Amino acid sequence: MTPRHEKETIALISHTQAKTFSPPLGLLCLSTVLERQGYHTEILDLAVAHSSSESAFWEGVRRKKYLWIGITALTPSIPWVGEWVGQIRNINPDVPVLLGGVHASALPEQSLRELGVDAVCVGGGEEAVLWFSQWVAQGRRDYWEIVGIAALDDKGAFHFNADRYSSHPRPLPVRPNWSKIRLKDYQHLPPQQYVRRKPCVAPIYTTKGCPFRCTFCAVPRFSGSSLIHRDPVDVAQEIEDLVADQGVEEIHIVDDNFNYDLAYAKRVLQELALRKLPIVWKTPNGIWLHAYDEEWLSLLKQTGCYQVGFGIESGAPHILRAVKKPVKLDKVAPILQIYKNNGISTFGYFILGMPGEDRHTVAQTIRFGCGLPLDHIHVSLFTPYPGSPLYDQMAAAGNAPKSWDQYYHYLGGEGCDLTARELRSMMRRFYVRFYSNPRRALNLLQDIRRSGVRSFLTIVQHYFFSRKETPH
Ligand code: B12
Ligand code: SF4
Repeated sequence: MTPRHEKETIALISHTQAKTFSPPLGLLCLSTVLERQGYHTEILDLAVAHSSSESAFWEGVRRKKYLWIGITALTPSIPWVGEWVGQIRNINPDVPVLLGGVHASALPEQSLRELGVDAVCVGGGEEAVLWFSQWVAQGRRDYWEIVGIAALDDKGAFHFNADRYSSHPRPLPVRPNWSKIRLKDYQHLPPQQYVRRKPCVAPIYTTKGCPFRCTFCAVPRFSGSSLIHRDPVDVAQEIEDLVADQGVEEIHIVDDNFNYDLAYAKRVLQELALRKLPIVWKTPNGIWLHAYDEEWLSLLKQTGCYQVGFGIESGAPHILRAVKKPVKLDKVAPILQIYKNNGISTFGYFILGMPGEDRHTVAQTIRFGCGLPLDHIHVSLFTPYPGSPLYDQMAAAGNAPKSWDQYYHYLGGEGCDLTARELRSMMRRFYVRFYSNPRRALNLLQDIRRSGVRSFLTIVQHYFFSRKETPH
């Protein structure tokens, strides 16, 4: 790759169709690699953008300022992508638009045909964006020649070299370019999973990938089924810099399975412990329940961890087996108790309405969840996200939801015996029963005080009063 020195501007846009928000880590990583090569990048995150930055972007499109425009989107944001690409084309039909992220990676051909983007990036974009920039600068349109990029030719034929892509090593993870955003702009928005203890939070990722194969999850296919790791020293240094530069006091480690490689996770924490930073941290996603030891537990305390999450998903053994979730139900309570004995608060994630569920299995999950030594729960309703094996299965049978905005909370998997209304009401019952325990209610009140009332009002509105549901 020839380094470029000429400054050229690339706009990177993020849209979040969610009730919780987090800075666009993926775009910040692309900004790191592009700026290293001499390009200039502008990030427009519509979750926090002021109208002036949005107008500046449209003005840039009009003035043909951008070499190309990159967009990141998860499935619920796909209808929005179509609208924006249409508007960009109306103003400047020539600027290439590249779409990346989990949805486009799972359905590259469909995304190209539906959304009118010029190309789609499959998987991590750290290498592909550098080649794409060169292709655009040279006026080449055969983007499919780049590893990890799919595109249509002039005749509308789809091209993606899947063999080259799967035999190519995954791009190495990099540190996000934090200088491109102000973390304080995100702090008034509800954070991921609502609970936080300090006013200034930053998400951090240390690994990508997961070796398990839960069939409702898009991660193994998208991020890989082996882990790729960042350098633990760089992760700790990134956190130290965020504390110094942006006043960060709390870290959310967003890895899919932070402690799967326990030795690596401990190295990250050892590096953090050496720095004695004034931070607290938690894992807003599930960590691997069965990987822990004394040293790990002690490092959690030393480094300021106050809460860990676990994806338990169901209390019905045959449902867990059917979706290939490798949780041993008899071990859950004793392991959660070990964390609690070490002063770490526990958060459990559950999914209702998975394929094959009925009233009995959902009741079993509610009973099981309420009986566990958990301080908090998060209950989702099953959604077959593109990238997951269950999406493929339901789409092949013509049973996947037809419109992408239904994917925010689709209710009920194939062969699930319950209606949307019933599932939503069982989810509310789960929350009410769980938090009617006085100790948990007290914990919840303390967390409301620490996290800010607004975050909690959002979750209450969303789970108890939202009428957005898909007829089933
Ligand atoms: C943090 C996180 C969030 C955060 C932030 C999301 C965001 N802005 O990225 C919050 C809490 C907001 C969130 C919300 C949701 N999330 Co989420 N989230 C994650 C998580 C755990 C990590 C994402 C991350 O930061 N990775 C680290 C960065 C560095 O990687 P990255 O974002 O993937 O970016 C890389 C590549 O994707 C690619 N890339 C990305 N964008 C672009 C753009 C261009 C132009 C190019 C070239 C490349 C490129 O290059 C980047 C660098 O390598 C993932 C799991 C995962 N492993 O992906 C789930 C995940 C992405 N989320 C998922 C889901 C389902 C949701 C929700 C729908 C859940 C819900 N019902 O509320 C919402 C929807 C949000 C929305 N956008 O509308 C699914 C996505 C499934 C799908 N088909 O879309 C995932 C994969 C989880 C899963 N187990 O399946 N999420
Ligand atoms: S749900 Fe968690 S454990 Fe299962 S494949 Fe996805 S990231 Fe891995």
